[in-house]
Amino acid sequence: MTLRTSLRNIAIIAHVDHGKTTLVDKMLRQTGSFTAHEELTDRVMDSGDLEREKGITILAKNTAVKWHDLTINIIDTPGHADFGGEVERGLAMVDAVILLVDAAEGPLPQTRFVLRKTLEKRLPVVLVINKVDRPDARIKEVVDEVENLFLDLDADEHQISFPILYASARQGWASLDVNDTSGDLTPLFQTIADYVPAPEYEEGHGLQALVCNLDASPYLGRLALCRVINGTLERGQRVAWCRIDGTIEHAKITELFITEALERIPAQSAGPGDIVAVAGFEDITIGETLADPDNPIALEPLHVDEPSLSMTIGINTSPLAGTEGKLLTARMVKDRLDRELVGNVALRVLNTERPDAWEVQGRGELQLAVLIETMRREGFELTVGKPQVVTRTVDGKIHEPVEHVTIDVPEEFVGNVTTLLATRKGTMTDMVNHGTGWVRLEWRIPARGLVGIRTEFMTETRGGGIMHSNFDGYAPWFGDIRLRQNGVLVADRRGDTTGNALLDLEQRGTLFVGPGVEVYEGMIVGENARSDEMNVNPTREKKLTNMRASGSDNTERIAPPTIFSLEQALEFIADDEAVEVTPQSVRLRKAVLDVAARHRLHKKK
Ligand SMILES: Nc1nc2c(ncn2[C@@H]2O[C@H](COP(=O)(O)OP(=O)(O)OP(=O)(O)O)[C@@H](O)[C@H]2O)c(=O)[nH]1
Ligand SMILES: [Mg+2]
Repeated sequence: MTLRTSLRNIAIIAHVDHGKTTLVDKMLRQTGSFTAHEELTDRVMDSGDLEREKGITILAKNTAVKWHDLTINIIDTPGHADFGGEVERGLAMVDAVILLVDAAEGPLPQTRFVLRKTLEKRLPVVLVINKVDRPDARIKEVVDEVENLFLDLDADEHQISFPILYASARQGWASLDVNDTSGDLTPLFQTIADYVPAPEYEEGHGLQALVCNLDASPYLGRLALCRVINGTLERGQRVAWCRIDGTIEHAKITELFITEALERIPAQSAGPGDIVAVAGFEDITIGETLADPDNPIALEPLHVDEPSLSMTIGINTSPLAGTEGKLLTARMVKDRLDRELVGNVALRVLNTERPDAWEVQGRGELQLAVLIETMRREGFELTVGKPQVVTRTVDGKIHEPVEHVTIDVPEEFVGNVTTLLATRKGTMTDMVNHGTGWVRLEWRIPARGLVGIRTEFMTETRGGGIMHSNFDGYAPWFGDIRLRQNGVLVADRRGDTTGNALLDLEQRGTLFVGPGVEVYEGMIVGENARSDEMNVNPTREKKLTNMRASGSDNTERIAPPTIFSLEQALEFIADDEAVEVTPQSVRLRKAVLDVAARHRLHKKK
């Protein structure tokens, strides 16, 4: 094997918010990779609109910096569990990882997931204990916890002898000595140079490049992001294109780009270890190989974990359909979903018995919510059903996905949290008292039991608890779980809400609409304080008694309505309900809108 000594390829992996993107930012800055304009933005790698709004990374992205004679390709990966598929693809492009662990939080569920994937691929690890500037940092303990995690995941001896750096990504320094906080990121770059293996290749071997990710350009169409394993890729070259289904086509590389800092720069050729973007392959997908036309040998396709959550996405079928969006037809929705599939191997789209709705399967609520949010911003109107777990039949028995949950709470809330999770069929597997007033609990719970739990968890811990979950395999069906205790208030006709009507309804529960809002029959306008469902008229003009018939419509006396975000709405709805999503609105509705039809359905049950 020969080495490409001038190159290093690394991925930065961690639990959500442990500081990956901040670290990449500082690596770019300290290598002078920024233009003046980029200097001004924090965390430039989080370039998507939704990424900036939510403050999280959604798509893995690559960048490259020059440090002395080295080119270092860096893949910034998302830390949220729902985007684990992105991490798995990122790992296919690199020769080592930087594992970041928050010095106060320690390893959390996604740390475990990404480390497991790394160890399976036998990639070396550089451990960076980040945020050591935090006043609540517990550096030594966290290092121990990470070492235990390696042992727990059956790392071999070679894997467990990793270098450790202590860092504050935010302040822009890393150090091999826990007491030396004076420098910059030089020790990190030096460790990468010394410890991360240079890409290996076989001299004289024909071309092999693995497609690990996709992107699109308005001018060039689809771009395939590949890691070259052997041989060279050249602009204008004809290559064999080994497809996922085993067939081989031939096509020309019309454009070839390498990455420098945040830019894609046109290049003539690329060699082993390079991470490049190529155009010229109209429907190329992830896991395919570009190979030597005379001797095409496909590389092992990428494997990613199966989806565990699904929801139906269909056209908007409410009476208000077409009033706010411009992309409305079944054909448009289906085309859009198909396009999403190409770039997202962790997603699946299945037909349903309806011609205008599809079952979309993914890794979690946030992943699916991000897809829906992206679509509504493009102008789509949609009806989205309750998230459901994807079950499997094993030996004739139904199995469902189980999650591993880690919870940090102040001691006094342990009782509340235990009750909450136990009623949702969770089992506690571990409890550690840090002696700081905080307790860490580990639970195993069916994924179903976590749907909509976040709001209740916040209430039970008065906003002081932290909860993270992560897929932990399949187990036999846990039986019924009652998720929502309360029923809903449902509008029984179409019209505009009035202050008088709402003032009355307030007595019944919590309202989701204010006055002067257009509603329709079957739309959910509030949560009932009781457990049953109630049809109400929120559009009534006058109070029936003459008590408050003063002419004013009492608008100012009504409490402000509870307005759900898309994710909250998806968490809230029950199985026979849906969310109507348009570019401007998120409305909750019954799946069956007609009062009489719904009544007949209830009777049948
Ligand atoms: N105190 C402190 N805060 C930090 C440090 N590094 C990052 N942060 C903060 O941690 C938060 C999350 O940082 P990000 O860089 O977005 O984390 P991430 O790992 O990229 O998050 P995801 O991509 O969503 O998984 C931000 O508010 C950062 O300012 C650090 O060294 N010290
Ligand atoms: Mg990030």
